[in-house]
Amino acid sequence: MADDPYARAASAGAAIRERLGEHRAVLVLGSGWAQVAELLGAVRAAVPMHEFPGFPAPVVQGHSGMAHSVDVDGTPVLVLAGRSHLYEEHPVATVVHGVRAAVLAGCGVVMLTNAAGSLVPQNGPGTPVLIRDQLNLTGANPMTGAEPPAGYPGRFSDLTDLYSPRLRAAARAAFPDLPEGVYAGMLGGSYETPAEIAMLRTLGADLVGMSTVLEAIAARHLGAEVFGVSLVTNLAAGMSASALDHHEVLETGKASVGRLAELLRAVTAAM
Ligand code: 8IG
Repeated sequence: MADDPYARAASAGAAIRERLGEHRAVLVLGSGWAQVAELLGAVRAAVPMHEFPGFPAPVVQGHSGMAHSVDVDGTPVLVLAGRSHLYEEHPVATVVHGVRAAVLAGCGVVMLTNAAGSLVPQNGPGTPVLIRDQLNLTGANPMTGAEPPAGYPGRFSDLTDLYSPRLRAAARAAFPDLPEGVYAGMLGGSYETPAEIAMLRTLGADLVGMSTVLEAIAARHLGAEVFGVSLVTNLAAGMSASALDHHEVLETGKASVGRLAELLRAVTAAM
């Protein structure tokens, strides 16, 4: 039982409810999105995530590792500022642990944000792009391993309309010019080569990153409605003269937070 990821997520969910209360939705903030938390509304309480069962200590710079309870225009939203990645050699169950804990704590909507590279020249740095669908190219899947225990949906979840058409429509009603795209989730550890970006373009990718896809699958499996948005911080490899670096990611985030907060408030109002 101790190594059952669902039991661990359920106990983390209970601890989240105890310390932060009940929430309608969970918002996972990616690189460059950290400052959005305070702009969404009043922060009612905050707890370091690693104080909840099953959450590891944060590693990547720019991820604060805090769980906030935020009142977003009257809707209670659990904000997880930071996430675990496969490239840190976290097991897939750890990568999706926060999302599972939040859904088991009662969050019916999962909003996933990330920083990403863009394969579409028109969607340059600073552009938010709605995730319409995904390519899980990580080689991992949260539905592998032991069968989900009794009381949980079985594996082989239907991922048609993984990213809620209803919530995407709400976002575009508030921001009519918001582009949509397919997000390719990579294992990461490095950025891509130009040849790999050419491959991804052929596969139908508009965005590329190292997160989100596994959390989306785990959230959908547990019946949550999923929303995703990428903040483009760079054109993908081979598409611009400058080299890619993580500092650029954090700076682009700082310049864009106001608009991103407005977008998330509009989606929350439509939930
Ligand atoms: I920000 O160009 C960001 N994250 N794999 N490729 C991948 N991840 C990214 C990129 C990118 N930019």
